[in-house]
Amino acid sequence: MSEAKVKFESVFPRIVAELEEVLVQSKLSKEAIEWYKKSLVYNCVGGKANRGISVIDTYRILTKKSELSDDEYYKAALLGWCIELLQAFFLVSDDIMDASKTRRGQPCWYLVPKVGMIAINDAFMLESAIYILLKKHFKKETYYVDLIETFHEVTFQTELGQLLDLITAPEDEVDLSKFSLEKHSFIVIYKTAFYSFYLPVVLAMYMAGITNEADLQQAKDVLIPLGEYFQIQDDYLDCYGDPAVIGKIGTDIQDNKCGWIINKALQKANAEQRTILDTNYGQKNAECEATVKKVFLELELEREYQEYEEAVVSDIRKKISVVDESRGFKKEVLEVFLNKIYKRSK
Ligand code: GPP
Ligand code: MG
Ligand code: MG
Ligand code: MG
Repeated sequence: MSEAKVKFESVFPRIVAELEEVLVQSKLSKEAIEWYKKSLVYNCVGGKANRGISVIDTYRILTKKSELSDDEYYKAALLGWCIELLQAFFLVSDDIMDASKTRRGQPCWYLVPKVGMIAINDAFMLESAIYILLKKHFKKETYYVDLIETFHEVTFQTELGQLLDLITAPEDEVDLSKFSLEKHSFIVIYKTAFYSFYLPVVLAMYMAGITNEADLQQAKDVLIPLGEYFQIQDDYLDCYGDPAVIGKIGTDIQDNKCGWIINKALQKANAEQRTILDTNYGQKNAECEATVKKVFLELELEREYQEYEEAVVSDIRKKISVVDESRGFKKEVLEVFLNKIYKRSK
């Protein structure tokens, strides 16, 4: 594990203790307190924590401080953990909606014995923790309302993306003619790019006091395409990734998802392959899934993906190269992000 991740994870027990204290003050039973703590640990720890750590990395770059004081580190890490809580809220819910089996190498929370649909309330409580922590640590800051508004806006954008993702993938009515790369792009920007890429940077920008509209826009102009690329990687790994490495078993083919791979396949398929895709995609059945994967193989979609990756990365590098650093925003913030995800396998 990287040193940055060890340090980031080392503050989590303090966050859990702060949230526990709120329940103690409200006189909740020991059983309820233990339940909440278990949900926090199970659902927030064990991932890559890239989003959370990025707040700290970005803050360091923007303030040009290689060493942060303990207080400053804790505040930046707290914002990072707020994104991890938001992500936990999304993932617990998303796994129910996608009927997924595993997450981060363990059963999805709703599949843990005795949890079941209590997971829905647990998801809400993971989200609520964000605002408890923000109030406790940032209420006196001039940018407190900006933080809250940003979390609310980004949450809504992600929910819109999730809505599009779900209604484009009805369970009982597979119609591949409804899919397109344009629709896909819209879905993934909303369901992933805002919260995973724009949010960590904008939080660090508020904390560092670099909040000129033009700079927020510059950040967005690169981070949204970067987030789109990240979700296309996620779509690719859903089909071609190693479950032991990505920590989850792909569900997109059986779930009838409007993912990048199927959209590319639809562009390239001949009439015969198209018929096979029409009858086998979106069926809750492992044989149909295997048949779809066979067509994907024939269409050489792995090569297609590698070509996409080279093209999009070169485009993003160009966008970074023209960033104006005169008001304090830094290209390095964006370069670090790109390097973290370039050619990722998990
Ligand atoms: C990723 O989709 C998107 C999310 C996790 C956002 C969910 C948003 C909600 C409002 C619940 P995905 O289903 O491809 O992710 P994964 O492959 O990790 O299941
Ligand atoms: Mg999903
Ligand atoms: Mg999912
Ligand atoms: Mg996915």
